[in-house]
Amino acid sequence: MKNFWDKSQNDDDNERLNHSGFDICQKDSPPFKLKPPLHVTNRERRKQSMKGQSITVLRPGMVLMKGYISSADQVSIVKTCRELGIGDGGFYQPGYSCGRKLQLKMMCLGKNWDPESRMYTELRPFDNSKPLGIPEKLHDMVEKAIQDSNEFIRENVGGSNEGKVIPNMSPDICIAKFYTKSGTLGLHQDKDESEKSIKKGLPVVSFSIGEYAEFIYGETRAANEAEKVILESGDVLIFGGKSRLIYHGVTCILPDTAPASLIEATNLLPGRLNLTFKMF
Ligand SMILES: O=C(O)CCC(=O)C(=O)O
Repeated sequence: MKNFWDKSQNDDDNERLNHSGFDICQKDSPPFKLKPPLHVTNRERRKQSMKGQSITVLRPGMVLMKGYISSADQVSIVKTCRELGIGDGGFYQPGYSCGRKLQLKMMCLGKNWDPESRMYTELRPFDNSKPLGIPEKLHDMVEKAIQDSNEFIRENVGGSNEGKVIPNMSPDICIAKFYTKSGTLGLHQDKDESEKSIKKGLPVVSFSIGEYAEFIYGETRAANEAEKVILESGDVLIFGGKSRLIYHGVTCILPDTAPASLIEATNLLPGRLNLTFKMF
């Protein structure tokens, strides 16, 4: 069946679509890969170990966990997403009903989210593929991140915890996005989940891997009034509770910022992988 969004128009896709889904990693590693000079490897290692983790509450219900995902876990997430993404139901280039294409590749796990109708469906409308399940390891990482952020809030944020802690959730949706270097995502709210889920403030949990992104968020769709944070490889951003319906978007990807060790271990293409987890 012809792809609804006619992949053939995307030159860069063509080369990568020998599989049914877009390959987020360089297909074949060069046979003789020159190792980076020792001082570069050492600098990278120092950066990784010095990076440490830090947690910041950006606003009630919105928590940024810097460096939360270990380098080893980042590697295994990229490998898992690559493997799932090249098969049926894998990465494709989505579009909106107006015909405009999103500046990224997408793959849904758990449930399919259709950007055209802005609805969740069991099958992907253009090829009837059934989304694969969310790997258990990712599921556990999401639950742990919520617990850790709540532990931080209880210990560090003064006053009553009411309205400050993030509601627990067990994700049944994972939307994986791969932004190439020109990738962006306009300011929007995540509000296609069930009324119950949104009312309870069940959080959106977002993992960033690869190149850094400029992420903006705010009360309204006005980009000039939005706050900005840089999401680096290994960061986790959570927004639930009072921040569940915050407007958010990605204004740009910062080139050449992915950790060299991640690229070396995975051959990830230049770009950024984002996994967004939610509960319907
Ligand atoms: O890539 C990101 O950090 C944001 C993703 C996002 O906003 C979404 O999936 O709705």
